Amino acid sequence: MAYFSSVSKVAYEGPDSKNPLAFKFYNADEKIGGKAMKDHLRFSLAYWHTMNGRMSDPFGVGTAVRPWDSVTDEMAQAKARMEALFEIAEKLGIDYFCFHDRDIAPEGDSLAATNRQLDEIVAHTKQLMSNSPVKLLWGTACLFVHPRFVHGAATSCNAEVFAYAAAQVKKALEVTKELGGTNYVFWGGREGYETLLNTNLGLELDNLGRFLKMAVDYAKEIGFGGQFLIEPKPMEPTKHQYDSDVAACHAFLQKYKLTDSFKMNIEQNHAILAGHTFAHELRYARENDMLGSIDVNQGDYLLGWDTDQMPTSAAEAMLAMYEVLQNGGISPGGLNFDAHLRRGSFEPEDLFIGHIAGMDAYAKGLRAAHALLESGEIEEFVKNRYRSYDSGIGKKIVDGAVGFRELEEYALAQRAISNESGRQEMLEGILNRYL
Ligand code: XLS
Ligand code: NI
Ligand code: NI
Repeated sequence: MAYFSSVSKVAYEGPDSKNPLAFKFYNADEKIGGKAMKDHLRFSLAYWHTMNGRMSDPFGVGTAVRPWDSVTDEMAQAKARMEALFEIAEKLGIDYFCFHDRDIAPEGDSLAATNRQLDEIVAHTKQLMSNSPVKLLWGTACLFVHPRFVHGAATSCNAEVFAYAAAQVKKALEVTKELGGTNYVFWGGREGYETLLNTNLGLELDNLGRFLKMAVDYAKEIGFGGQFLIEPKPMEPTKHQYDSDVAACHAFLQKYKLTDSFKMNIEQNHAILAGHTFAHELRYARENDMLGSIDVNQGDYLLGWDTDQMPTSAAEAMLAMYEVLQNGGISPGGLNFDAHLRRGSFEPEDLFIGHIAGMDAYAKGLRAAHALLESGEIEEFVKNRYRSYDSGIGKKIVDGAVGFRELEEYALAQRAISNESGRQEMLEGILNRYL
C-alpha cells in the first residue's frame, strides 16, 4: 500500500532543477574519489522524528498531517508507520534507519507485554526488510520518556529503575541484532542531575560505567558484533548531563576501561549546545580514534535548545565531511537525520522536501570537502605552520629527548622569537572557493 501516492521515486535532476521533489546535488551512484556518494554518506532516517514527530511545541499541539493518522488501533498504526517508513526511505533512496524500542511499538501493561508487542513489530519489520534495500543503522532504548525514569535510568537513585533499564537494553540489543543493526547507541536521556544537593555523583557515574559494561558483556554473549556508540549532549532534558561532550565521554570511557568497545555518535545540535563547533567535536573524536557515527541536524544558533532542524547549510556540511573523509569514511556508522520539520511544514510532502534539502546540502558538502582535500591547500598550510617541530629543538621536544633543563638552556641562549600570521581570513576565504 502506498501512503504517499503523490510522490514518486525522487530523482537527481542537477543544480538547475527547481523541482522541490528532486535532488539538485545528491546523485547517489556518482563517484567522488572512486566511491559512490551513497557509500560516503550512508544516510539514515530517524524513526522518532520522521515517523512519530507530531510537531507540537510547549504552546501548541502538533500540526503534522500524516497518512496513517486514520488508523486508530495502536498496533495496527505501528505496523502502518513501519510500512510508511520503508516507502519514504525507498522513494528517497535512503538505505538505513534508526529507532528507539518505544518508537516502533507501544508499551503494554507489563514489561513482558511490551516485549511481546515489540516482537510483533520486529517480525513485521523483518518481513518488510526482506523485500527492500533498507537496513538498520542502529537501535537504541528509550530510557527517558516514561515517568519511571524521572531520576534517570542507569544513574537513577532507585536500583529498581536501574534493573528495569537493564532489562530494556537487553531486549533492545536482541532486537537490534535480530534486525541486522550495525550499531547500538546510548544517548543518556536522563543520565544527569538537576541539583547536586540530592545527588551522589560518584555512585551515579560508577553505576553508568557498570551499566555500559553489562551491555558490552551481554552483546558478546549473544554474538552482537555491532559497534557501540555513545552520543554526547550537554543539557536538556537534565540541567547537567554526564555525557556532556566528546571530551567528557572520552574521559568517562577511559576511566571505566570502555574505550575499546565504544565510539561516539556526534550530533551537530548537541555540539553547539556544548559551546563547541560541530567540526570541533568531530575532530576531537577523530583524533582520538573515536568517530563512529553522526546525527546530522542543524541547531539554531540563536536558541539554546535542541531544535533538530534539517541540515541545510552546505558550508557546515563541508566541514563535517572534511572530517569524515579524513577519518577514512564513517562506516559502519552513517549520517542519521536526527531532524524534524518546523511546525509550519506540516504537509506529508514536507517529509520528502525536508530530507531532500538535507541530502543535497551534504552532497554539496561532500563534493567540496573532497576537492579541498585533493588540493591539499589547507593541509599544506597547517604542515608548514608546525614545521618548527620537524627539526632542531622542536624535533627534540617531540622525540622526548629534552626536559625543562635543556629547554631553559636553549631559551637562555636564544635571541628574539619570531612568529608568523595564522592567516585565518585567507583560509576561510579558501573554503568559499570550493563550495
Ligand atoms: C536527543 C538525541 C536522541 C538520540 C537518540 O537529543 O539526539 O534523539 O539521537 O536517543
Ligand atoms: Ni541524536
Ligand atoms: Ni538531539
